[in-house]
Amino acid sequence: MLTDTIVAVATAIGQSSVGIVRISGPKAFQIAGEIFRSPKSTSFVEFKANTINYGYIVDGDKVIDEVLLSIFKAPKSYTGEDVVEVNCHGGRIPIKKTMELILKKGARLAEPGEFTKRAFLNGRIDLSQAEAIMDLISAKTELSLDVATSHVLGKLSVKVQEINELIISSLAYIEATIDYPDEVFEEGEILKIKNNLLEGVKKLEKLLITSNAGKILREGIKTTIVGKPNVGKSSLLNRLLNSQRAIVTDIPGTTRDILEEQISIRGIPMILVDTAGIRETEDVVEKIGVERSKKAIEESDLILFVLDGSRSWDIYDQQILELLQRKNVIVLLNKRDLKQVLTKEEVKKITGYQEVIEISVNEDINLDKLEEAIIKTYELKDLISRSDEVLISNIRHEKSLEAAKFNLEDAIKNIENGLPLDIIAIDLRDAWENLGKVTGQTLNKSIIDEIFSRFCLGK
Ligand SMILES: Nc1nc2c(ncn2[C@@H]2O[C@H](COP(=O)(O)OP(=O)(O)OP(=O)(O)O)[C@@H](O)[C@H]2O)c(=O)[nH]1
Ligand SMILES: [Mg+2]
Repeated sequence: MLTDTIVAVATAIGQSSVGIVRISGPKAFQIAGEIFRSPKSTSFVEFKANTINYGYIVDGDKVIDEVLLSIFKAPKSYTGEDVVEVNCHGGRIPIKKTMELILKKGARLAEPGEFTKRAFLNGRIDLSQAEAIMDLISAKTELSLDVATSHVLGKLSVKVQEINELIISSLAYIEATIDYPDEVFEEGEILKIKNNLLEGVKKLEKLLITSNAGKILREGIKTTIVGKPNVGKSSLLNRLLNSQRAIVTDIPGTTRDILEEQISIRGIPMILVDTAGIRETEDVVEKIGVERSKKAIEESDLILFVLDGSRSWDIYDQQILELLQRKNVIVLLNKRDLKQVLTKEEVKKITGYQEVIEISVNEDINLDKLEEAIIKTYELKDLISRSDEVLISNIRHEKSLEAAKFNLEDAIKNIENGLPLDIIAIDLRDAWENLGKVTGQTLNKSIIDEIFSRFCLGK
């Protein structure tokens, strides 16, 4: 039983026009009644649910702030409990004073994510929706926001429920047959179960296919810009970032350390890394930079290999090429605005890479082609057009769905091999349990606590 009443500041602390203090629990209305005065002296009990009321927060006779008070009556509130939200003026002091007062009246400070956790425990939302609320808050691009929103709306929960029903109806039949061994065992029924399970596997596969794209949305594509000194790597970073983040000069060896920035290309998050131009060098600092560049290459998902079209292919380009084996590479032939010494055809022949784009960072030529190429490399076109559909972006969901799929496949295999029904029932129960981890139905308390502890305060 949740008997205590919790309070937290729901907005970011600092100077702003409003700051919201949220109270939830059985004593929320009582506490609000003690600290809130309306100008007409209406008593709190006369306020209706789902109303916003103007008035003051008072400590005895002393007015602390002028506020708007929103009232939500259980179960129709964010947490499913009685909730009061106080819209204070957004300064540090009014919020702090209001909080202190509410704590003094018997509320306790909420833990991170505790409001959302209560919504989950009260059955208002399932775990996948609760997690999506957190993803929504931390969404880095519009695309990740779309995905999070579709989960908050419960689209994933519906899909999981569909699969669950296939499992439960099969399980019900099997258990009935086990319970009444005299019942005739019908070949047709077992075929129906098998088809149910096959459909379940298909639905799971369809969801799991999206998890690659989901990973990209969650983590971003780690993209490293490499090339010998002075080819325009930092210029490219700046151009993609739309800011003069990195120092650009015509002196080779300008960038000496790794520089990392986040950007979004057509809604796809990327972590863009600029590196020190790789070349043999005696300069100690530059040498360390070059080592770091090599490490960055190893750790990245995608490499933008920049060449200078106004200079011919040399041993430095060659050395870098050799570092890029087994990597996803897009070759960029930069400085197209200058007289060209190195041609696209030559580069294709020397490097073996067919994806070579002639660009000019300074003159803004073909940078849209680069964006196209990135999206194409990751087959993300689909993702962009499909963004309002269900997409698995949470690794915990992915693992649970995968496990459920294996259980169903085992069940099908066991049916085919004519194994006893109680063995198949075990597979199905496992599948049900694994699916339930997505919605939180079958997770134990400590895991649930752990998940919510990663939430932010006041949510
Ligand atoms: N003409 C022309 N010059 C460019 C272009 N892109 C970059 N440059 C120039 O090339 C020089 C080197 O650019 P950077 O971006 O510093 O090159 P870098 O590859 O980061 O060099 P290091 O940090 O030394 O490895 C600068 O003078 C840039 O203005 C381009 O498209 N056309
Ligand atoms: Mg540089």
